[in-house]
Amino acid sequence: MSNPNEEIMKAIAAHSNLGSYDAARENFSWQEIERQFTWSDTGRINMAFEAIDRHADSGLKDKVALYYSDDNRDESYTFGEMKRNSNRFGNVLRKAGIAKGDRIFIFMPRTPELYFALLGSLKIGAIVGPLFEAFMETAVRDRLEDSSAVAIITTPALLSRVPVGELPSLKHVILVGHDIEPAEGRYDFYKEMEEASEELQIEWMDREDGMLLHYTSGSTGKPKGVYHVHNAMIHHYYTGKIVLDLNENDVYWCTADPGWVTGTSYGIFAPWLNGATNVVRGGRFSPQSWYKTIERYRITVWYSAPTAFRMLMGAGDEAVKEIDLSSLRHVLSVGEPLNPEVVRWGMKVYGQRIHDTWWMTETGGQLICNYPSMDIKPGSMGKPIPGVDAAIVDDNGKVLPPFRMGNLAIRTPWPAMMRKVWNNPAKYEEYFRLTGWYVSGDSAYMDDEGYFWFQGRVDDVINTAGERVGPFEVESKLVEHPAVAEAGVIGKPDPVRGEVIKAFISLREGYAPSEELKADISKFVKEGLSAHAAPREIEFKDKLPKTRSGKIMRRVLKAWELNLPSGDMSTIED
Ligand code: 6R9
Repeated sequence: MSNPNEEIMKAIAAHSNLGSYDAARENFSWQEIERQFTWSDTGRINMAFEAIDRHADSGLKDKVALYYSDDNRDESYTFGEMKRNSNRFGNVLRKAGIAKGDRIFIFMPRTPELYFALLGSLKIGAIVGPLFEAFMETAVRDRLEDSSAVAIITTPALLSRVPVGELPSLKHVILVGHDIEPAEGRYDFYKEMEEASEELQIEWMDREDGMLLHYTSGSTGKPKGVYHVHNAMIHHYYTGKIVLDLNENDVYWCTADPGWVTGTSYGIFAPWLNGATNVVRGGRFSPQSWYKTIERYRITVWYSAPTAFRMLMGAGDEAVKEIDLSSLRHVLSVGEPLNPEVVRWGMKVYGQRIHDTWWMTETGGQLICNYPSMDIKPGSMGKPIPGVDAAIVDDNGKVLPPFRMGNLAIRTPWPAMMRKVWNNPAKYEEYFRLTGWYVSGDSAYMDDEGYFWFQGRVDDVINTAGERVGPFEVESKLVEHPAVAEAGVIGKPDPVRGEVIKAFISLREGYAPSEELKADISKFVKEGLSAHAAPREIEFKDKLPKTRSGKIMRRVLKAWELNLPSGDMSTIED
């Protein structure tokens, strides 16, 4: 395949830490990477120490670790300041009696306080559950309940969505805001921080001790608490080097919220483990403010998502011309299939190839990627990173030859892989049902040069604007609406969001279809669960297709939607 911009590719390759992909694969050893961390001396570890304190205690003390801006705030923090602020927060938690292994949720917008809180929680050994600020009450309750969380850090504005009285384990609410009235179990973040010491005895962890709980959706049941451990740092540090290509001179911007795994693994850990300066932009997306962010901080490495690139593409090439994007030297994408068209557009207007990367909440870190040093093929997710083996296997675990579509599977283990699904060993086991493999739930094929090509989900999980939505969670909310008898939810293809949520609904006696009712039902999900889970389209049906055992057949709904044959109907009810 011809390369439209040899010069740029060469320039990028020159920066790469990887050198040649094949040579790196051959000489690879995880042990070599492990040796760079504290446990080589002590046998103990802490992610927050390696990401922040290690630099604060060395030559990078006065280097900016975090640039933060939104429409009202404009701040920066050095590694030294990040250390002191996270220490303070660790002390706030200790004073409240919170200790190693306790589950703490962080439910607030992306501001510096979120980062102090997350790092401080890790420093005392707590297990952090980051939550999107867009979550509504049901989503918040399910997650706190499932993990028996003892504390939540939130804002006064979001507090109404935390059903404190209904969560017996939840003992502490730390409020980030002004004019907080402290009460039993209720704390004023700023006041507590001010009173807390800057010195903290860090909790030294075993590498297999818990660090994060990221809730994510499957096709059935409530969201699963994917459990990650401190050992993941090996993976984040290494992929930060070879995939993000980060070094201490970089100003890096990951646009993901920490409520999503990309916002922790690659919005917090990978950049800071590598001593890079991290940029966080708060507030809502707008093409103008995003481009301004790149220009203002002279961002060098930028990690975003296909939906965002498609929206930027939609904003037009003119918007780019007014902005100086010359600092950019490496651009990456994750979360959904990256259209070749978007890659070509990126070449044209940014002079940059957007590098696709594939991984999941469960994998904890990047596994199949396009490297700076690799000749990338637009539309392909790239190749497995050195140290990881991926393959396409059939339903019995047999490896399939090139160009055959099948289950995308990874040979176990790798350092950042999840260690359990909270409270649900059976769900965890399902991922490893083919001995020796982690089964991703994605289908793909590999070409004859070892590049992987994404084909779709094997299950019914919906990917809307890069966010995983479990149809079951939405259906459960829908049937709580007084007008809804039954609901089936599918992902409908959409040019910008990848997929949008479409609900097929049968109504209860006494309700008639109307546009108002559709709007009301959609609002009900938006306000009860979250905006991104709300159906953008609703279609009323007298009856939904069901199996004889009563399961709604989403496959048939999807076929209706796409005007495709409905496939095997042998299990349908009538
Ligand atoms: C990190 C993250 C995981 C699911 C995954 C797949 C889809 C992610 C992709 C991609 C095509 C890519 N996905 N990266 N599909 N190309 N480069 O996204 O985690 O939110 O758990 O989603 O997203 O379907 O299985 P998560």
